[in-house]
Parts: sequence; structure tokens; C-alpha cells
Amino acid sequence: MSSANGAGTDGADFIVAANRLPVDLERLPDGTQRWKHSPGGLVSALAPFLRSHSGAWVGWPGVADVELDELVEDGMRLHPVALSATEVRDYYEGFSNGTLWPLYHDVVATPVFDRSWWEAYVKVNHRFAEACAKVAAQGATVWIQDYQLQLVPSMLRELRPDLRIGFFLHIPFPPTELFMQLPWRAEIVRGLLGADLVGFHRPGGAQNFLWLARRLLGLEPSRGAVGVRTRPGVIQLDDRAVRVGAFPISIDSAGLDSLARKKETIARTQQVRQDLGNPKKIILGVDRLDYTKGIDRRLFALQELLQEGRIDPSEVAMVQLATPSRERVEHYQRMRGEIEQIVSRINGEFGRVGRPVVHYLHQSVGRAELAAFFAAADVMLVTPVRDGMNLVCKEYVACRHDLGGALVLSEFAGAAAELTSSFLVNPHDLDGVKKAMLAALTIDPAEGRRRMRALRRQVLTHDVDRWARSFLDALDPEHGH
Ligand code: ADQ
Repeated sequence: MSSANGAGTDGADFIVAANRLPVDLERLPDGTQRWKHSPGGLVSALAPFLRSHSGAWVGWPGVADVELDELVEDGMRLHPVALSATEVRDYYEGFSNGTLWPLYHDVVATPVFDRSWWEAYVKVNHRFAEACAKVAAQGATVWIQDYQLQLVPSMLRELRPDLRIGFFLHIPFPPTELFMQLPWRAEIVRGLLGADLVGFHRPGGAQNFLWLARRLLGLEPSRGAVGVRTRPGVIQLDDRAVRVGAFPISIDSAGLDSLARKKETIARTQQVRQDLGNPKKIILGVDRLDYTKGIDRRLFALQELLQEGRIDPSEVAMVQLATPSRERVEHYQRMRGEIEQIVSRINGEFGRVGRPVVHYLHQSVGRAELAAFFAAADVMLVTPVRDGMNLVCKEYVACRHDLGGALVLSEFAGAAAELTSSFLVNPHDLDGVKKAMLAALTIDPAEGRRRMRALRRQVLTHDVDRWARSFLDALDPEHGH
């Protein structure tokens, strides 16, 4: 039975809507299918809220052309949204990852503006809005995640004005001059304004959004500077106010800290060093294989340092772990080829039999294995040309209870504003990256510990739970999460 506005009588009080469900449907070679957990920061941060508020998660199960019923996993209701193969191509690979992703990351790749992709984006966003409207109880809170679903807030408000709606963008919100390129710029801003609270990682993103609301829609946003977790901007619409704030995301810091302290992890860390031939120094990169992550920048810097004889290949090993990502998008295929070429050039020139300089894995590794790599790395290179936040640098810091290691971090990662005791670099300035790498490789141990202690203070006191609470408290101040 449904109420007049479509709310089910057994509706959920708290709903998360994201492009993907926290589980992936896997099709096995024998034709059967099963659910595979895809654990991530967002799931672990939100699972407690979902369980305690009879919550539901609305998302795509990761496989095209399957219609699935709602299921319950770990006390969470999972509500699958079906996508056809054409929609995966046009809405997901197309508009989300071929238009919005490069546009929002400072146009480091050229965004494609394709009208049929936009139409698919509108259609799929509508389907998500309808799914949320169906699952939500009267007066429920719905938290919509990320760039794939920017039209859902206003579509959902249209269907269900009784709901409290939050939206959080996980990637950067671009400078206004770049955003203005988008043929559907006003539609996106209007879509987001359906929310009661629109959240970004950094105040700069919030500020850009406020400017666009004025410029594109003629609204009168507040003029004060937006703070971090404080002083949100306000846009007054006819019947309600939209708040616009900055909420930097983080990780399960305590969980990773205790994983890194486990004796199995410590043993595995020693094994990793040994497997690499016990080099004097280990350099590490861990990324989703994406052109925004600046993997090529750090490899070029390493190559030049080796060519100039400033790094001795017999003393240093670099490990690059790269999770396969968006493999059907052409730009990603090209970039993968380029990175693999630099790796093999470096190894061809400076490696020895059984002793490459760069150990490159195009694979995803488990949490415990990742913690062991972080703990083994003397220098961690995080060099994106643009990144909303970047969680890898925070994960590295959380794993260094020994106060060892040094972090080289791009100024263009959102995390740079918080991790100021790292070696901050401009990834476009190759000499600067080289200088920072050398400084990190040769850091005085006492200075290294001082920096790591400061980094850890930040990461351990600002975890993903704090992020979720601060957003939800700002969304619904009376509720007290
Ligand atoms: P991503 O672009 O995916 O996230 P990031 O924040 O670095 O980037 O998160 C990547 C995650 O994948 C990390 O948890 C990392 O440990 C994991 N990972 C990467 N390579 C791996 C490998 N080879 N094996 C196993 N795990 C691996 C987007 C935005 C970011 C923002 C987050 C969260 O682009 O800017 O920080 O969302 O909001």
C-alpha cells in the first residue's frame, strides 16, 4: 500500500542514493550470478546510519540489463536501479565520465558534449529519483551522492516535497569559467538546488556554486566566505532556503591504524621489503588508473632523477599499484598504454635481471595487503593534477603509527589543505616534483617523525564518521545524528 505521495508504508527513514550499490552483481562463467561486497569508505561510514535509521541504499548493481528485486544485506535494504547497456554507455561512460569528469577536473582531458548522452543522463537521473521516491518514508532524509546524480535533488523534490534532501559532490566543482562551457549548465545548477544542503569537499567549490546560482539563475546567494564545516552559504528560493557548504571527506582512520598495527601486517610489510630485494628506499604510488592522478608525472620525475644519476637504481625500488578503471572509455585505454610505456622504458634502461626499478601492478589489492605496502614505503607519491580530496594520502598516514615515511602530495588534491606537513608539490613542475622526491628520500629521521606526527594528528581526529555526522547535522540540525 502506498500513501498519496507515493511513500510506501514500510518506507525507509534514511536513504543513500549513489551510482553504485555497495555490492556488485557478478556473473559467473556457468551463467549463475552472485553478490560481491565492494567495501569502501562510504559504505563503512554510512552503514551505521543505515542500520539505525531503517535505511536503504539506492544504486546500480554494476551489470547492464538486469532487473532485480530489493534485497537485504547486513541490515541494509539495497534497492537496485536497472540500466540498459545503452544507458551504461551514454549516461555512465558517456555523460558522467566523458563529459562531467574531465570538465570538473579542470579540463585536463577534453570533455565531449553529446546531446544523446545528456538525454540518457536526464532519463537515468529520473529513474533514480523515482526509486528514491518509492523507497522513502514520509519525511525521510535522502542523501544523494556525486556527479552522476546531479539532477536527482530537484526531480525528487518534485515527486516528494516532504523529504529532506542532501547532495554531496565527491569530485572538485570546477572554476566557473570552465563550468560555463557546459551546454546544460543551468539545468545542472537547478538540479542541485533541489537539495536542502549541497556539500563540497572545499569552500572553493561551494563558492563557485554560489556564484553560478547568481550568474546563471539570477538568484541572490549570501556573500560571506564559506568555512570548513561552518558558515554555509545560503540561497533563498521562493519557498525555502538551500544551504551550500564544505565538508572534507576522510577515511576510517582508526580501522586502518589498527590494521597496520596487527602482527600479520607487520610480518607482511617485512616480506614486501624482502620481495623487492631489500632496497634502501621504497617509493610507492597507489591509484585508480585515471588520467587525473598524475601517475605519468611521478614516473617522468623518477626517470629524470635516474638519468641524472641522482637516484641509484640499485638502492631504490618503486611500486605502482593501479586499480583497473573505466576500461571501456577510450581516453583511459590510451593513458594505460602511455603509463606502461614509461614503466618499461625506465626498467629497460635502469633495471637488471630479476631487479626492475619500477614494479607495476595493474591490479586491485586487498585492504591488509595495501596497509603492508603503505607501511613499507619510505616515500609515498600522490601527484594528481586535480583531485576532489584523495583518500590514498590519508590512508598512508593512518598506516604510519611508526612515524616513518614521508608524503609527497600535490597542491591540487583537496587533501593538501589539511595535510600541510607533507611535501607539497605542483605536479606540472617536474623540477619541483624531483626536488620534493629527493627531499623525502633523504629526510632527517627526526624531521620525518615530526612531520608524520602532525599529519597523523589531522587524519586520526578527522575521520569519515566525523565527515558523515557533520554533513547530516548540517542537513538536519534538529535530528542529532
Ligand atoms: P577516487 O578518484 O577513486 O575517489 P581516492 O580518493 O584516492 O580516489 O580513492 C581511491 C580508493 O581506492 C582508495 O581508498 C584507495 O585505497 C583505493 N585503491 C586505489 N588503488 C588501489 C589498488 N591498486 N588496490 C586497492 N585499492 C586501491 C573519488 C574522488 C576523490 C575523493 C573520493 C572520496 O576522485 O577525490 O577523495 O572520491 O570522496
